[in-house]
This record gives sequence, C-alpha cells and structure tokens, in this order.
Amino acid sequence: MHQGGKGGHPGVSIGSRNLPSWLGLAGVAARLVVHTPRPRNWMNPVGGPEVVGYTPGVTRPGVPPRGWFITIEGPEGAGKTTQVAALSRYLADAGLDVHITREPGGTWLGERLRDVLLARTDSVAATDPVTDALLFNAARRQLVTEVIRPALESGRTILCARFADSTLAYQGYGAGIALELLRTLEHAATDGLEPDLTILLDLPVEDGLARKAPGDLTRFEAEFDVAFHRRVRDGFLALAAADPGRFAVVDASRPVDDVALAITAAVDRLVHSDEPNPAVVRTLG
Ligand code: ATM
Repeated sequence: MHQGGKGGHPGVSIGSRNLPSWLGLAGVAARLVVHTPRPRNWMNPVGGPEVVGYTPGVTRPGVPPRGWFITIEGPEGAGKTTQVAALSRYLADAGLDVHITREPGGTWLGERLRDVLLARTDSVAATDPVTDALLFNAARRQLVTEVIRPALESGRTILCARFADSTLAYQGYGAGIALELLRTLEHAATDGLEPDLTILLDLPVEDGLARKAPGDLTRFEAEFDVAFHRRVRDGFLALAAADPGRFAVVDASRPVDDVALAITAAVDRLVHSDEPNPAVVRTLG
C-alpha cells in the first residue's frame, strides 16, 4: 500500500532493498543458522551442526504482513458492484483473503451517513459541497480506522468501491471545491493511506446515467446536471493521467466479461510486480 506518497510497501520494504535482495540475505542467514555449531543443550544433546526447520523469511521480524488495497472508481452505472464481485472471486481463487467494502459506507456510522448523503433533498436547500466533502471524509475516516487498516494489517486484501478519488472528482472537479482543501481533508481521514491499485471504470456520462432506473436515482444523479457529471468524468481521467502507476483505466462500455478481463489483467500486473509485498509471495508461491 502506498503510504504518504509513492514508494515501497511499508510492511516489508527495508531501506532501499527489494524482495529478491532480501531473499538473498535470507538465504545467507539460513546457511549461517544451519552450519553454526551450537553449544550442547537439551534441544541438541549431541552438539554440532543443528538442523532446524528453517523457512526463509521475507519480512522483518515483528513486522506483520499486509494485504493489497484495491479501489474501484467510476460513475454511477459503470458496473462497479458487478466488477467488484467478479474481482473478489478471482482474488479468492488465487488464495487471497478478500474483504469487500464501499464508500460511503462499510461501517455502522458510514452506512447511516450514506443514507443521508444520497437522499434526495427535493424541497429543502441544496447541500453545500464543502459539507458534502466533510461528511464523505467523516465516513472515510471511520472506514479506514475501523475496517481497512486492521484488515490490511492482518494480511487481508481490501476491495473498496470508491475511495478518496471520488471526493476529488465529485466535490473537486464536479462542484468546484479547491483540490488543495480536499487533499487536506483526505489526509485527515486517511493518515496518508493510499490504494495500491485504483481501477477506473470509464464510460460516457450519458451511457452511465441511462443504465439507472428512474426510481433508483440518488441525489447525485437526480440533482446534478450532465455538465457536472462530465466534469466528474474528466476529473477522474485527469487524476488517472497524473498517477499512472496507481490507476488502471478500463473502458466500461464494453461487455461485462471483457471489462472483468481487463480488470484482472491490471490486478495481475500488481500482484506479479516485484514490489516487496507478502501478497506477491502468497500468490506466486
Ligand atoms: P455509489 O452509488 O456509486 O456508491 O455512489 C454514491 C454517490 O456518492 C455517487 N453518486 N453518483 N453519481 C458519488 C458520490 N460520492 C461523492 O460525491 N463523493 C465521495 O467522496 C464519494 C465516496 C461518493
């Protein structure tokens, strides 16, 4: 997971070393352990070289393994729910322990805030976009502290439908709030936690809105115009262009199975990269 910017995985990145060099060191350590004569004791009564059931370690002692943090972004109607479910099955088949969650939501408080945030206001005053940003980040803070961090630290992989990029796209590019303010709020909510990979499901605004049943429209589809949603789409694409190492942009107007294949290809690139993450070891081993 990225933490406070780009770089290696904090759980297993030791100095500037990558996984292969640590495996090399682990091999040296293994030989030292096996061939060093040990004093006689009750565990090794004859002395001499001791054969220990040694499994080369790839993590620094005391540092727990961490799971992958993958987010799926995109407009309403892009198929996030379907694709999150398909990707979860794919990762589970690869042996990963996957937890699915969403924003806003994923906790008791977050789901209550979701109800409030998505409810149509109809006759009452429109919600101020900074108020929106504060509430989305309040839900985010609770999700990060209650669910995401503990899960990652216990080695689980998190699949999250929407995360902080949605606030930049909707409240920033869409509603015009300064990105600098939004990034400050984001940092307060996440303490610098960033996804390892963000899948952006991209499709024309009209196509996404047309996929929604009229009775199923949230405040964001019902009360924001097409121009707003075009700015949101352009915003997502700008965020992706600025951070190509984290984002994979997938054409969500293609058939569902093709979209799923494109997503698994992006995830394969992540888990087969040489970034020193224990999930690599689990997936390849
Ligand atoms: P979903 O229905 O995709 O979960 O999204 C809920 C809405 O919340 C979505 N609306 N549309 N269209 C986008 C909006 N949203 C924000 O405006 N800012 C945020 O930070 C998040 C997480 C969601």
